[in-house]
Amino acid sequence: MTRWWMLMTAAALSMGVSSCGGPDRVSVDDAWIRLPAVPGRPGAAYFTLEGGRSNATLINVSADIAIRAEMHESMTGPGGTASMKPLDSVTVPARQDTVFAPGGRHVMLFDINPKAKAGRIYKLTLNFANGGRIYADATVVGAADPKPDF
Ligand SMILES: [Cu+2]
Repeated sequence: MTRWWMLMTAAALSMGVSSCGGPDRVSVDDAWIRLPAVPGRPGAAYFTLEGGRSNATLINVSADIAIRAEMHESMTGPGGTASMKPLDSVTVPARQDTVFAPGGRHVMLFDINPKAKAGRIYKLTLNFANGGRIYADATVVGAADPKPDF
């Protein structure tokens, strides 16, 4: 039953992803959010941007599940220590995928709605330097859950 419901969620998500134009514009696929293991800690949002006809610059992401969202990049230092730094902007090259995924670029979500639960869908808003804006429906998973099946 749960499995069936998740599949339906994934199907609804892939239909619900919206872009603000035709295939010449950037579009967003496979958006999802992982809740923190400890309530009150930050969560993260991930997605794939499909480049449009020309390069684009993502300058800001907001999420209605969280009060504050920041673009970050995770990296592993020489000693194997993990760290991350904020990104002011992310270039989305034309006709290429730009991926936000665990271990790499992500959107850090601060002050997450305490009522948020796995299986729900929340909106992400992506703002671009040219004034373009894209909305994406992101599926929420629990802290220990894998990426949803898209
Ligand atoms: Cu981060």
